[in-house]
Amino acid sequence: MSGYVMENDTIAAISTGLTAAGISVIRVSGPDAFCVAEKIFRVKNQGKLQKLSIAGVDSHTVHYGYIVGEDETILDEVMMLVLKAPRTFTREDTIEIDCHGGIVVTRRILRRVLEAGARPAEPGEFTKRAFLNGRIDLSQAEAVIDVINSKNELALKNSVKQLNGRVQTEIVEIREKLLRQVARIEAALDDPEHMNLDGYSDELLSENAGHLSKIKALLATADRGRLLKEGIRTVIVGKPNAGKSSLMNALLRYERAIVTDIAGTTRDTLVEEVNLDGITLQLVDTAGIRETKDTVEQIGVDRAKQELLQADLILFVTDASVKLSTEDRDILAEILATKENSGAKVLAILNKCDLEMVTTEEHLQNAVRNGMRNHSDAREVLREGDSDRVSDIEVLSVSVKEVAGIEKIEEKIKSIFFAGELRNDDEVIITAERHRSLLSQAEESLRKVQDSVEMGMPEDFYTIDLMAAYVSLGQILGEELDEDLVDCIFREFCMGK
Ligand SMILES: Nc1nc2c(ncn2[C@@H]2O[C@H](COP(=O)(O)OP(=O)(O)OP(=O)(O)O)[C@@H](O)[C@H]2O)c(=O)[nH]1
Ligand SMILES: [Mg+2]
Repeated sequence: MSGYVMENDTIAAISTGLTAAGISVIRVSGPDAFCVAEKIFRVKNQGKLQKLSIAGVDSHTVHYGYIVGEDETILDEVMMLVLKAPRTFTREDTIEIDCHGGIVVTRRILRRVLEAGARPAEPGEFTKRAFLNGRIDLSQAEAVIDVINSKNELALKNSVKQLNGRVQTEIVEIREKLLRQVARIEAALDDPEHMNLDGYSDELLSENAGHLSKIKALLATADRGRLLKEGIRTVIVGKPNAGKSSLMNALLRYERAIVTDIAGTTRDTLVEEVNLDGITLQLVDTAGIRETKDTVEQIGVDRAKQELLQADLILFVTDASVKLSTEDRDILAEILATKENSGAKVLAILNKCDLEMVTTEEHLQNAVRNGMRNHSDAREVLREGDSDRVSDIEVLSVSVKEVAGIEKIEEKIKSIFFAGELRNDDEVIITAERHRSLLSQAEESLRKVQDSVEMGMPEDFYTIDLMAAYVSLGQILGEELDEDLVDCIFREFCMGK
């Protein structure tokens, strides 16, 4: 791929995890990979150790033998894979050594590989080379990194899908069409006698509308993509003693957080991950929010409020056995403000329903409604739809103590974030933040084109924004301007000139 500096040294790394596994794999890639192999690998021939001449063996073959030290002592019995460029992941000469696991042995062999002329690979460097050498595009490279980092099965499935180049296919298609439009406009402007642009604006408008809706669809998946990859940040808040830590433990299915009947038990935020049918939740337990003179507790309260800002989901826990208090209302106000700013989802949990209920579901629902109204009043904004958004916050009655209603909460979370959409295997989901921002840029540029067309601006006006969209989309694939494609398409329109 043009425009990138090739790296020309030989890299090596242990590709498998450093645990006491049955087999560990050491991968070596680069121009000296075979030279390294010849220095350290021996086959047995009639009882004697001999060098293996890599030039004399076929690519994609496995060789049984030994790794030896500088003094020819045997370090381990191994299988070595010989993979010759360019039919390799990195498109460079590659060897893979399958050794007998064991952290000490594996490290020793890696050290030997390094002594023989390789250098340690940076994290992700094999993938980077695959990209630099044109084996995969950037969105695929990122997908590989996603595979490695996948936190759960769904994220993994999604990353693999991107590996198939699905995002790439869609984007390549749009780009080519954009370029054709540009070429056509430029050709017509150059040669008005032979090409005219009558009726062209309508055609452009409708084609662009198609691009815009495709880009929008990709963008719509971005949020969900992030949640799949990083997990749903679920922040549990409420006044002291409401049962937040108890809820955290119930969702985790073990006693992680300290629970006592003393208000103000939790002082610091506590984060734990839990897997909900393939969806990762990052559960955050926080200190009960109240006015306090205790310095340590105050820090905890501040942290709880900070946590709200990071939340994808807020679980607002209240205590059914006592009256709703000013504290509850203040916390609610804070939650509503956060919800408006960040778009976080909120569930109101009415806990301790096993006790005599002083606060009912209806009370809590009313408090939410009032909170909503006060919130709007305070900002002197009463917009249509505000009343709808009240019902956004659902109230769930539970008893954490009697483990009643926990599943209800879990089901609700699943339906809020992935209502029925998770199972759609054909869907392409954008996970990388970089993709998301480039897609938005392309969207923005195409909107400008639509505006210019509608305002009846001259045609050469469009080309700037069409090109801008083309470049943004290209950056997703790791390329900006594909000169060949540009030439080829321009030639098509400007033939004979
Ligand atoms: N009866 C009853 N008691 C509960 C229930 N859930 C929690 N509790 C009790 O309520 C008390 C407070 O629970 P915690 O989970 O520590 O409450 P918290 O909200 O984390 O409190 P702070 O950390 O102080 O803010 C404990 O004695 C719990 O056993 C419930 O559903 N029913
Ligand atoms: Mg607590």
